[in-house]
Amino acid sequence: MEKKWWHGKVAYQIYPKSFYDTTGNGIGDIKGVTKKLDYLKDMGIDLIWISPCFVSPLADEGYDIADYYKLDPRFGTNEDMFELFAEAKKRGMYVILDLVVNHCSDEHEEFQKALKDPYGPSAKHFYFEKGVDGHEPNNWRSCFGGSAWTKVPGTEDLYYLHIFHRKQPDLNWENPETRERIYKMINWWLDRGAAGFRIDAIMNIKKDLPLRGNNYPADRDDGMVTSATMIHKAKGIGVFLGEMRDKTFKPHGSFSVGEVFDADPNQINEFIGENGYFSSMFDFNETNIGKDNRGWYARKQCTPDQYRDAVYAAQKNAGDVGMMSIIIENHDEPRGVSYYIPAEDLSDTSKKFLATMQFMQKGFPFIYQGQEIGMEDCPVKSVDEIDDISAIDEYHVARKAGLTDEEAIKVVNIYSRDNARTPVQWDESENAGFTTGKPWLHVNPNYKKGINVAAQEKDPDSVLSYYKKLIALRKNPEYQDTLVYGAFEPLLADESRLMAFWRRGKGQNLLVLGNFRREERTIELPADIRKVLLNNLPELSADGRKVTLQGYQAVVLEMAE
Ligand code: TEU
Repeated sequence: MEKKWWHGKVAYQIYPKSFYDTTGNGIGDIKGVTKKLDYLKDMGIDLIWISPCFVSPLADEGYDIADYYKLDPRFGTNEDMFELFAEAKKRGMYVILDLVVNHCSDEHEEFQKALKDPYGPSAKHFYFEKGVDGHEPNNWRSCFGGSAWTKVPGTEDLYYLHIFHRKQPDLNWENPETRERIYKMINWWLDRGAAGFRIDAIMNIKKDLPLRGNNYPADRDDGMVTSATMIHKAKGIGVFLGEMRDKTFKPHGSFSVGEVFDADPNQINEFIGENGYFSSMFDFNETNIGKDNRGWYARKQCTPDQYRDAVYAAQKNAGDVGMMSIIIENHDEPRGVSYYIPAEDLSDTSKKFLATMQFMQKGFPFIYQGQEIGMEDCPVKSVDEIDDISAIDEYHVARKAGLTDEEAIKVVNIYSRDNARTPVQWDESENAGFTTGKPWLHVNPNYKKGINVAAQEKDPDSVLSYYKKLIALRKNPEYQDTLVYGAFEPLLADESRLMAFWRRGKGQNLLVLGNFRREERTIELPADIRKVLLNNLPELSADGRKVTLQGYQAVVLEMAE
């Protein structure tokens, strides 16, 4: 694999609304990110991805952009962002922004013009279609519930497409002028110091045309079909993605990471190979497990063995072709420790176990804010406490399917995107030190129980201190080459609830072991241990080549061969 400037680095995702509030309005801001740069630098973070902070009605918390060139005043000003770029640069750090170009906000100027003149040029930037027999143009369902079509106000029979919320009209990538405007905007930010972009919902940009009358077999009683089905059918996205790369990222040498769902595993080379559309893409293999088109209520939670198999499969698929970006959570997922570790086993030890499994994979690790202190899900008691539009929709889907209020809330609590969006827990003061005002979303009360940055900075055994050790190991010049580029080879892959894999580099053999269960287990190693590089417990019990791992023990070993 050709070496790139970002290989070997560690990334951190910031969801600005919940990161750190410097104004007291209860909403985090960009100045708050700048203020915490030294904290991130000290942890070993090199690159930060900032979720959208542009002008937005926040219908989908910023993933609905009304002005791509301007920060939303609630998050700060463009000058604040430029200051952040400069301060990051001083520290040898990089800032990437979030590119939301499958859709914009219905409050975007161009969409407003289109509504006023639905047959004029502005409407060509969107998908405006005539209905069929007094109904929507086709039976696609929006990701956040209901039809993906909304009637253009004041018209008899004209609709606009929104794969997401009705306040997120899809942009018409088939229109060359739309694409040119998008590229211009990307370059505008790259020219001003952004190191690249994370690219939102990118597989959605190519539609299966024509839209009108393009119905698929329904997957729910509502007669509609999830738009993901359409993504599988749509062909030719590569033309758009290649063009975007050539006109923006490539000439700038910038970093791009795609939120790529639903790609064909055989296309990995096209996406992140030598001349791939993106520098990297997220591995969502684990997050996809158990999904069900009927909704969250029918979803099956991922088991430890499924998690392991998904990781191994993704690693095998990426091989030496390209560098995947590795996560255990993000702003759309429950907290990784709450989701992948059985509730009865949740502890600092099991949190460190999961961190080790993430960081020792081949790939580019992304920490999502708060992950480094082991932040957990924050269940709610009633639907009124939910902010996430997706969770609210899924609550109603579950109720319609016959679940009681209590059952529906239980389901929603497992998957709600609010779980990851509760404010970062900085210290033990009121509101976990996130704001001096009223936080926009409830704070997880467990900040008083040691799950906060201040307490963990002082404790050498904390989850935070362990993350620092993991990062330091990945950056240790003695092992970095193996950990970044070395081959990933599973060992004892048939043993239930064990994660064991080699990272093999030039003349170096590292073995990662993780006991994914409460009970201890003894395993026979294929070679002698030369050195224990990392251990999430104080000791490792070894007798020659036999090692006994305690529950959720994770170790990184340098082996003789
Ligand atoms: O999420 C994208 C997302 O939900 C999908 O890619 C979806 O799984 C797929 O389209 C199924 O067909 C991103 C953001 O991360 C999320 O926060 C936003 O709500 C969403 O896009 C819309 O911008």
